[in-house]
Amino acid sequence: MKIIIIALAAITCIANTAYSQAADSTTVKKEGIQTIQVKTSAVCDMCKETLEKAMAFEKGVKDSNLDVDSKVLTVKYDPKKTSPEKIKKAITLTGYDADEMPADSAAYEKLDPCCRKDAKH
Ligand SMILES: [Cu+2]
Repeated sequence: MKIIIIALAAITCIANTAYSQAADSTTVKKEGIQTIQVKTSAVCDMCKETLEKAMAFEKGVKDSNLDVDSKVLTVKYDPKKTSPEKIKKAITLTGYDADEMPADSAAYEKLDPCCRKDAKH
């Protein structure tokens, strides 16, 4: 019986070590790129193009995708070069709301009328 317990303990120990090593390497790999989801006031495919283009020029942003139906913009970014706050600010400067941050009014006025959040669709 003792031998079985020792063997089990050894297996558990090896498994734990392997698991924590795997977890470590995952953390290291993920460290570079983070993902955030921002609720915007985008309404159509043109908004999608406008926002994704703006994100493409934003420093530290690797990729972005707007889901027009849910209005959620998913942004992949390098946390060493930018932050969720900067990304949201960039969204508001494009003329759209970003979560709790309201759209920049001057940028909003420049949007195509059909892209304004109060436009009739
Ligand atoms: Cu639009």
